Amino acid sequence: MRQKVAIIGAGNVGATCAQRILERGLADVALVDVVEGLAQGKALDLAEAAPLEGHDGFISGSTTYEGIQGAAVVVVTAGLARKPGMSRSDLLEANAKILQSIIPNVVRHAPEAILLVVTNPLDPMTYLAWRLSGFPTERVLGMAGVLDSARLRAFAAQKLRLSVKDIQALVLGGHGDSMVPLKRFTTVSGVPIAELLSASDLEALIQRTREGGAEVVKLLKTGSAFYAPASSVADMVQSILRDEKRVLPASVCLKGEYGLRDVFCGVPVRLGARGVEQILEIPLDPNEKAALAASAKGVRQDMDVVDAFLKGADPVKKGG
Ligand code: A3D
Repeated sequence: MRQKVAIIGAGNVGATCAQRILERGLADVALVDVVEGLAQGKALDLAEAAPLEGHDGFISGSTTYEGIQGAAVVVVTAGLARKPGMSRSDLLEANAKILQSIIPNVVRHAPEAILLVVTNPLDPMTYLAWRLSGFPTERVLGMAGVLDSARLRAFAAQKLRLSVKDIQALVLGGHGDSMVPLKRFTTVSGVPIAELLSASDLEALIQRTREGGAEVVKLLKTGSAFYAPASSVADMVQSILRDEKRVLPASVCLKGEYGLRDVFCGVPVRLGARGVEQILEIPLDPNEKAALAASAKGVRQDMDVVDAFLKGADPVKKGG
């Protein structure tokens, strides 16, 4: 039987995710957006591209949730995108309200689904989705590390004039300025990248990765990145639907791993049909461990704002 992926939010990221998923032949897609006609229009356009792209995927578009029934994965991309000068945390309150209107509908119509959150600020929104859904932690995760790692791989390939295919990278931590790109685990066909680049060149790549999202926002002026984010989602969805058990970084609930507890943070996980099947605890050196702890501390503060929001308080004033 064909599998189904629901995508909530038919904006730049959501519609491009739909396109990637259909054109990779991964699943049928149900697109939902609050704006009348938007999901329907994009679904129609994508369906009309199917004969040319050579896939038989079915795509629906709606403002309501009935069509998501039976979805194996629900990707949440609904929400405001960052505007120039706006931090991810500025988005928190507005997008928390949006998730509050979405997640109960997802639970009602796709109670067995794996929830993949893309809406920013990523780690606190993944936590909020977990709280609102009541799903087990194995079925709630956020996309960020795959994108951040892809950016580092792309920049490294450009710098070294080598194929992106041969470059591996691992970026952990919260999705934000405190993300933790791991130099030791960035390799070119198994060779540590530090053997091939000077320390200053490597540092410049890491810094560019940290600011990767902002660099695109600054150029686009309206809206934020969506091609690479959608490809990142497609890789994660593929690993789940095809039970590939790939090791990919994702924002998940830590329960003591890396010395962190009850915080959603980016770490490498084994991603398969059951969702987050294992959290891989790789040995970090003291500097890397400290950077991950600092990043998680920032996420924890945003999670406190989410907690205040859930209590019905004014999250921004209470959270600072
Ligand atoms: P955009 O193109 O504005 O699309 C967002 C869509 O969400 C719009 O079509 C809205 O109509 C829709 N929407 C708003 N409220 C609701 C609702 N209640 N129910 C259903 N749909 C709704 O933005 P985008 O696609 O560029 O970005 C979407 C989100 O993803 C933003 O929060 C971005 O910051 C985030 N994002 C995260 C990453 C990460 O790496 C984590 C990367 C790129 C974008």
